[in-house]
Amino acid sequence: MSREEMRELQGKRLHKLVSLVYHNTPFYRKKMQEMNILPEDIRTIDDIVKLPFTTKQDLRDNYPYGLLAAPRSEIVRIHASSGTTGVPTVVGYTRRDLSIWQEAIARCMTAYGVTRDDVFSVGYGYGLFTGGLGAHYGVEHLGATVIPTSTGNTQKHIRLIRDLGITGIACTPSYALYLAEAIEKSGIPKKDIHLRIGAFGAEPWTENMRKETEYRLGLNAYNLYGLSEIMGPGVSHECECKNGSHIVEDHFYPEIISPDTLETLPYGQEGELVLTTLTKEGMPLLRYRTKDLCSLIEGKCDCGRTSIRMTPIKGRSDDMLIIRGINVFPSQVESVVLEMEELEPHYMLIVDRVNNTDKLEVQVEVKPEFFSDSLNQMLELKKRIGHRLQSVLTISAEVKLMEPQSLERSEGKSKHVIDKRVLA
Ligand code: DLL
Repeated sequence: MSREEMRELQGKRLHKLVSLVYHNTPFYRKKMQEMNILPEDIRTIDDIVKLPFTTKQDLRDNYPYGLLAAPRSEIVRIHASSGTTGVPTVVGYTRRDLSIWQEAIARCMTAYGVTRDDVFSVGYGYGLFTGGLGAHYGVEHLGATVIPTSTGNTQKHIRLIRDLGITGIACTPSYALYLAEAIEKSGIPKKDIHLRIGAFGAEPWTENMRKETEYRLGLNAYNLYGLSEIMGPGVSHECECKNGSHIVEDHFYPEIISPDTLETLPYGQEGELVLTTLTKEGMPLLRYRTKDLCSLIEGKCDCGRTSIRMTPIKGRSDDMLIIRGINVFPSQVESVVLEMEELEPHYMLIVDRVNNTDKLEVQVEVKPEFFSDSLNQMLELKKRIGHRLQSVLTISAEVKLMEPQSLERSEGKSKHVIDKRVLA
């Protein structure tokens, strides 16, 4: 599609979307009324800058169903990801949303070279996380054979890769490296492994990680980007050129803004990615601030696609961490620390990557009156904190009880995270 045709299509879809949310989502109607905008004011895609932004906080404030634009009875699936505190971010999909999602993933897979002849393992978590089911239905829609391996059992995964002749795999890039190592350790000869395509995402990775996974697993590694608020995986994907990720922009309109001034930046400049869901019915979002930092690339790609591309995510404009592919906010840990009477309101997250697996240690300070010489008591407290953290973060953390007054007090803004992971 030419750029003009695409922008015309995006404009038409935006016009329809604005009218939908104005009439069906009180949150957006109120915002637009405050800004003195009517749906008729949005005629072309360039008018998008007149519209309000949406943030994760808005999703939290309207938890759980406040941002739905379709009646609850039209919602056929719910996914959720971490909110900034204990409140999850909930997303609802209509049947049509799911159909567009699987189409978007099928497009990503096609760009990677996946065909009906491939046997494809989905190693993202199945459940509330969008990675597993999202990738699953897209692969199935394309007509390849999907193996819903999910996360957890690496030995079984390796066996399936060998026995079922798995040729494609979707998982986090760090898990891909972990898998490479586990395959090497297993002693299975390389000739028995037929992997040729990897769809890696859900966390940042680098060119070096690409080279290493490609070499060690003998496949072509491609980036897959997305976020649950917008849909899940499938917002953008690389092609054989591996030169930026093509945005599925007939469904997701990208902008880059300065996180400080909120002004829209031109192509090529780095800033925060903002996405608008042009065709979603269940929970459409206007100008969602992803907090992901990257830039947009204009111009036809060597593969022939004309869609706008995005550069790899360089970092975030907030304090969200991605640990084993799961989003973690320091404020979630804080909410646990504050609710436990035994603990001082001081804590520290130490994140590291050991053997290609992310490790989270949470240091908490015990109040003097609860600090005890009894090993049993301390172990019981540690266990309780561990369980609570697991239920809030959905990943396990190693809890380290610290003596009273041992964690550093900072003047001014306190530092709660030491991230030792260096993505080389
Ligand atoms: O991670 C969806 C997904 C699943 C994408 C599987 C790709 C593959 P959330 O849990 O909502 O959704 O987390 C979204 O993860 O805002 C980015 O910060 C980060 N992220 C996702 N994909 C990439 C990627 C899924 N390819 C958040 N590169 C996003 C860098 C990524 N960061």
